[in-house]
Amino acid sequence: MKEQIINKIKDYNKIIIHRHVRPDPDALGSQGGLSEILKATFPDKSIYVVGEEEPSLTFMKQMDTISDDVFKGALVIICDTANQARISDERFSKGDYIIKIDHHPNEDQYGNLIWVDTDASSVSEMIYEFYLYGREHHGFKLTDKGAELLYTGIVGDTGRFLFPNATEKTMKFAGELRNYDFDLTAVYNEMYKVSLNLARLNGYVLSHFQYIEPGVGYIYLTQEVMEQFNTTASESSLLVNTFSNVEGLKTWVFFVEEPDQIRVRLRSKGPVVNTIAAKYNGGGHPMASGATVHTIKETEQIIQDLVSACTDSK
Ligand SMILES: [Mn+2]
Repeated sequence: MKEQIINKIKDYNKIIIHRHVRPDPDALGSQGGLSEILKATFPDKSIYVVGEEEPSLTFMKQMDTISDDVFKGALVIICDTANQARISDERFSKGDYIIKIDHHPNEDQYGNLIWVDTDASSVSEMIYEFYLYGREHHGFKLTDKGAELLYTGIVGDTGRFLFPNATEKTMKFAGELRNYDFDLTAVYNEMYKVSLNLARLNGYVLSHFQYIEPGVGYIYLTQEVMEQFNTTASESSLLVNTFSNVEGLKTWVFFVEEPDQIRVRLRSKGPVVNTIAAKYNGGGHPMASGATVHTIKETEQIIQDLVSACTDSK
């Protein structure tokens, strides 16, 4: 698979790298890390990264602005994006050949070539593995900035190596990436800084979330509350794990109201929740998924679904 991807990379002079909408550190880390590797290894090729900017993560990587005609005859590589609807910059389909690289379940098998590894902690980890193969067989190079981006992506998707997806391989790769020259303290400071407003909203979430047996937590953040704390919907969603360590909690859900929809963030310590997300126009990992609904009634149904999932898992 890695060899096939490298052959395609060698075939094309223009390569455009995408990732999912509302990017997290792994989306930007895998996208930016791959672009650093390809730029350093193939200096004569034109390598672009596209998608909307995420203000809280611009320290990682700035996006390129390219016109539609650049996609003509280009190789498109899409990182960390399970389904086509979540690809940031829908012009991806104008590319000549499409490669999907992902670690989510391969339900939407888009693209001409697919590399999915659901055992990988992150796509950043996969990109580093890809780089190691490329280094051994094709003289691939990795820059300090590239190593910083991949490390940041791994840290993001493993919750600082806390989640069980951090395997021996993850740790080994992270250890190797640490040998590159980048400022780890600065990365952590950027990744985990919170605004004063968000810190205050965190206090609100802790004192207002609801807990119901047998182990379901939920909170509904209205636009009014977010206005009161002067936080945006995407910022507020960062608080999804705020009450995850409460005793007895098995699954929890964050409802974040937006002008035209309600964002649903589902998390779990056991019961599978991506099947529930799939019922409500969403998807994701078994223990962490997202969905979108439009009515309070649907949010109540989701809570009931979580209660059932907790009951079934007992
Ligand atoms: Mn990821």
